[in-house]
Amino acid sequence: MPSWDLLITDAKLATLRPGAAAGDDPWGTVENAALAVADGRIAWLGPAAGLPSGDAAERWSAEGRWLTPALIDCHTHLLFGGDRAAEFEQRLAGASYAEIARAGGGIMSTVRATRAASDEDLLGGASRRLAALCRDGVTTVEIKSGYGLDLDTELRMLRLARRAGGAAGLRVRPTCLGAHALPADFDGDADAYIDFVCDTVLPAVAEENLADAVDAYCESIAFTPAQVARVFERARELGLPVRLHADQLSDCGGAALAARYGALSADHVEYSNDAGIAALAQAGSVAVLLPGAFVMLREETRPPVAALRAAGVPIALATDCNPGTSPVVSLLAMLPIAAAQFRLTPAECLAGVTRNAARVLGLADELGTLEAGKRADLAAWDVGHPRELAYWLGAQPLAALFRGGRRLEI
Ligand code: DI6
Ligand code: FE
Repeated sequence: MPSWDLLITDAKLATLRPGAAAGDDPWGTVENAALAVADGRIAWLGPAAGLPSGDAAERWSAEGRWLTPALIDCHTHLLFGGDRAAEFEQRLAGASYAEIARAGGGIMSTVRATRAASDEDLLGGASRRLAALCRDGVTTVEIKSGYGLDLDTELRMLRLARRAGGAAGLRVRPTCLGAHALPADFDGDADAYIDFVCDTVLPAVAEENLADAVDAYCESIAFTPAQVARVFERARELGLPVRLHADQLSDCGGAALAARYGALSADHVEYSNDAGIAALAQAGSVAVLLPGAFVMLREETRPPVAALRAAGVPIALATDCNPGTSPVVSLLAMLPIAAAQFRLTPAECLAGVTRNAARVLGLADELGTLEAGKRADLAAWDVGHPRELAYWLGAQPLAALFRGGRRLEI
């Protein structure tokens, strides 16, 4: 007879299992369901009528609620010093993001604030933002470096990202974004800075095992495709998977570049062209859409959702939480915005913060769907149907949250 740590009864499941996407029911619905957890993983799930008899150390009735995989925020920069609310005001008054960046503001102003901040300040801010995400049903968060841009601060950010996750009880996946902006210390010599990232930062990150992936910002105001390619070559030598901030403000060929290096994801992709989209499909890369940055920058060019869908590129959604372009600390809020602005279906929205987000973080075997063998990271919701998660804005519908079968305080 099986022995379980937790048995959840009287639930409705939206499993989001992969086959469901192609079938008539994109949610992977199981009504009148039970779900058993052993050793932090889903040991059994299905219609309660088929539940084998077993011992459960603990039982929890979902009282008819919907259970989904816990949410995953697969693109954030949520560890940083200061804020840029005054820059937002300047942009509203007519200054452009690029103008502010060229005048020494933008990413560089956050770099200065981050270098100057104490560990306690950085952890305090990150912890508040992680707690807000947790109240949205998030148990896994990616956090990028990229506001250090010197060796010490880049490494410090990555170490603190893991610590902030530990303190919040969340799983954090740190990403090294050394190639985020050109710091003033390099006197306009972007190639010399890329040498420094490749020869000094990435090897140190790999040596201390501080990051699970390497990201870069490919844009006219950041780095060229040739510079990014050098970073990706080095990442490949060090055995680190890559991702790319691609084609956010212009078509830089970012999607094709990401695909050429088998990137886990190409992120933003507003301006990606058809060849780039076909290359992403071929490479199996995920397109991560970031509605927060789109809205807060008052962008008008939408990501090519219909083309991504037609090509079979999986789509994820994330907050892009950062002080410059996306001061967003709610992952749930991204769902109705992506539905209304990008015309994602509600089921695509939920898959975008569960199944496809897990894939972006290289965790598809562990997280992102409700399936036997996966980690028991579960969210229970006070909604009549999970489509409501892509409908209400600011409703706080989370009823309970489990990480590895353990209930988290929310
Ligand atoms: N992600 C980024 O890294 C940049 N834009 C984006 O969507 C800039 C972040 C920043 O301005 O601090
Ligand atoms: Fe970003």
